[in-house]
Amino acid sequence: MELAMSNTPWWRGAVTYQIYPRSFLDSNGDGVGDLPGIVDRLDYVASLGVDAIWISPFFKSPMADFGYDISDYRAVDPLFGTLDDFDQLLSKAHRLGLKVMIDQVLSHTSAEHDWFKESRESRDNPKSDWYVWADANNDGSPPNNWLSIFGGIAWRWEARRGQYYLHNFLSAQPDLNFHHPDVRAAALDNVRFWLDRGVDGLRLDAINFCFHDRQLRNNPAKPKHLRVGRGFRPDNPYAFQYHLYNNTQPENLTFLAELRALLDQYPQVVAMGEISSEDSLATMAEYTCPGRLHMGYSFELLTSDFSAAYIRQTVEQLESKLTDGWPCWSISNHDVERVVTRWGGTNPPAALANQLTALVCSLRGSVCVYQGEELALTDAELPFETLHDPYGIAFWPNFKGRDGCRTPMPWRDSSGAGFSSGTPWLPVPAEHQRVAVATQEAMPTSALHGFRQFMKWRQQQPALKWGNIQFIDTAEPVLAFVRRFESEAVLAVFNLANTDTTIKLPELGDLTAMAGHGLLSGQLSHCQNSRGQFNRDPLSDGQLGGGQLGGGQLGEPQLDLPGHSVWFAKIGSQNDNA
Ligand SMILES: [Ca+2]
Repeated sequence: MELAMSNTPWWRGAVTYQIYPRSFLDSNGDGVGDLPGIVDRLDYVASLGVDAIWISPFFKSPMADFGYDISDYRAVDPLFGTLDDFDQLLSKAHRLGLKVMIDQVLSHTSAEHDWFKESRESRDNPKSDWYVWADANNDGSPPNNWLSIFGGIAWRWEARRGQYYLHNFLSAQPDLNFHHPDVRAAALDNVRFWLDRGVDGLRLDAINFCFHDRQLRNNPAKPKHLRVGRGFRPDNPYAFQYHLYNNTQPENLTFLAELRALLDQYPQVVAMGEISSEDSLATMAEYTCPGRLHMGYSFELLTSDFSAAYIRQTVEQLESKLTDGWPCWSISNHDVERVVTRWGGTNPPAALANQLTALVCSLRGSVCVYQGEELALTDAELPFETLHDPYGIAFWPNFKGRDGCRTPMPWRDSSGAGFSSGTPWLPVPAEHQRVAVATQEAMPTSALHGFRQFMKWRQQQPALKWGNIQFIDTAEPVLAFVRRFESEAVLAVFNLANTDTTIKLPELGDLTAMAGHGLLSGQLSHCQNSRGQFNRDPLSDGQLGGGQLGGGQLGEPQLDLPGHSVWFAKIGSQNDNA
């Protein structure tokens, strides 16, 4: 199979492990994770069986938005280390067979960037048009009704120019004016700097925010019943508008083509665009057409909704819109509540974390998992005084911000959790310390071992990596689909509830339960031989042939699924899987 897929780009069906550098490992005791810390734990990451890492921003930044506000695109922030540290990281990752993806935050800079410092000085300096400047209305109010994702108006007054500048995010993150050709060229030059260093991929932050409507038209109001949050909360006034004019402008497509032309000079490099727009799935399809980006990354499964119907509808909608594009799915990241809490409540069931990893890794597409997902980390409950995230501070107490998913990795059950010899920048919750990496390594039934075993097993399943996807009609809480690749078909069934359930499977042909994935597993029951038991691993659950059912006494096969279990089965007689 590996031979058959030798022409497949590395990123298709790959699993990428997202590292939030502030919180991974602190090597020098200042309480903040850093690049040498990542280098130190790359062996651990490689041991998880993932294909790549994506490192959230480590560039020079005043850290108003924890690195998503960049003041020098070509420098490593001293807090995180040096360019030399990055080169070491890259070379060690490559030795371990890991690809390295980095963030590129092109749409806005830090207010501390030299470009902005120059631009804000006057209306006639060489960089005066590099940002989105606009005059006030006659009454002094901002030029239009655009809002910031972080709350409040998206415009800030600059007395030196007597004008407002646009910030879709924090006021410390002024938006660049991508209509200006020099801005586009400068952004591409910065991207080239990292491509020349040898990175394998780019995760393009807020890529649909590069351009704004030149006429600065007002966004229309959105009716209350349609206000949903994707990348923001529904109680954020940002949800009160259709964002027709402040992002996702048609000119962006031309820029994506320019970016792709650059990327094509580095044939193995992948570009994954983070997309949050009015119709993110449609934008994802549009942005991944040939000659644009390779993959789209959306917020559609970073939601609180996780019903089987919702997941199916989301995947099917995207599948129907994609032409040549390839999705990248994620159920957790550094911006949302950790998934076992979001989908499992305050006391999530033990089987949930590995089941959800298996679910997201079985959809058609590539996957980003987030550090700590392999440990089944819950979202941390933090008191207001310990918060750092400006988003959480602004929306407290309705929204506690993103610090709960950004607490340091617990490596050992000891003071500082083995993360730092100093005081960690965010506290490590006691419940995380109890499930530290070292503790789970010593426990064969841990989520960590389950994660590793599943990843290793998945690497051997071409249908799960590259196959197409077709859903099967099942009632809640069961999600079921078939992945087909070449002559192989794999049925995947997930019970998303915490209670046992039984379903009847439609006629699919011969079903052979697949062993070795290590997950809590369902079991086929049939009238003659109902065991009424559940296996952790259905080794004993041999082939249930359609022929065996032919005597008329058995009826349809029936699948018993314990809470948060899965069932993988090969469909049809296979002669090539010995
Ligand atoms: Ca440090």
